[in-house]
Amino acid sequence: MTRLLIMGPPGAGKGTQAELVAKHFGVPAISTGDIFRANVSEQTPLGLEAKRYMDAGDYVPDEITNNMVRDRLAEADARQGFLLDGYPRTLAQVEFLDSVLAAQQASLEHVIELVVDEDEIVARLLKRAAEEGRTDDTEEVIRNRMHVYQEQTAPLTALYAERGLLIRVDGMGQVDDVAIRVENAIAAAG
Ligand code: B4P
Repeated sequence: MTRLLIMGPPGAGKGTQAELVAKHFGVPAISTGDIFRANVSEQTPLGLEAKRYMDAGDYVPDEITNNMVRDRLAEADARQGFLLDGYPRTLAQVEFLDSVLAAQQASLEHVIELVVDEDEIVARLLKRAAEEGRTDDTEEVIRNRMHVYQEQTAPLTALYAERGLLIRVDGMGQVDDVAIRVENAIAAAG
């Protein structure tokens, strides 16, 4: 059963690659960012709460995020495997995911880390800002998102490396080329 995580700084291509790689393995791509954005646009109580944090480039509190992921992972399609995009992002989320999977007697297979230069990240996010106008893609908020990532999320890759799960993949270049790199790296890791 395929249970994967995809990690990387904002703008590394997580959401982009998650869709392609999840399709390749026939599992649902579950993006916490997308679920939050859907709730924001539907103006649900969860969305109204999450928006305050997202607009500033801060993480939504763990308790809210964890409960949302637990509910999504309990759905039938995710029981057959999944690719989680943008979760976990904090140590508390790692521990929570461990407990959810342990309760299902399930375990992660691989953790993909997309590696992209900082200049390229900023260029991609500013391009998206111009094209899509996402409220968290202003230069000031992008800078805060990158800072929060370095502080809270980057250290988690070492933890997954210690567990023997981490696969680092070059995220530079064309989208399709990166997807092939990810799929080949997963195949090589067995
Ligand atoms: P996310 O939605 O995860 O936002 P992101 O880090 O920017 O990644 P995204 O998937 O959108 O962008 P990608 O790198 O694919 O999170 C948004 C916010 O939600 C967070 O700041 C936080 O507030 C909240 N949140 C989400 N998860 C949370 C959690 N677990 N805990 C707490 N809070 C949470 O792509 C970026 C751009 O690059 C795109 O425009 C894409 O088209 C482009 N691109 C991708 N690949 C490219 C390539 N190879 N070449 C050129 N451009 C490329």
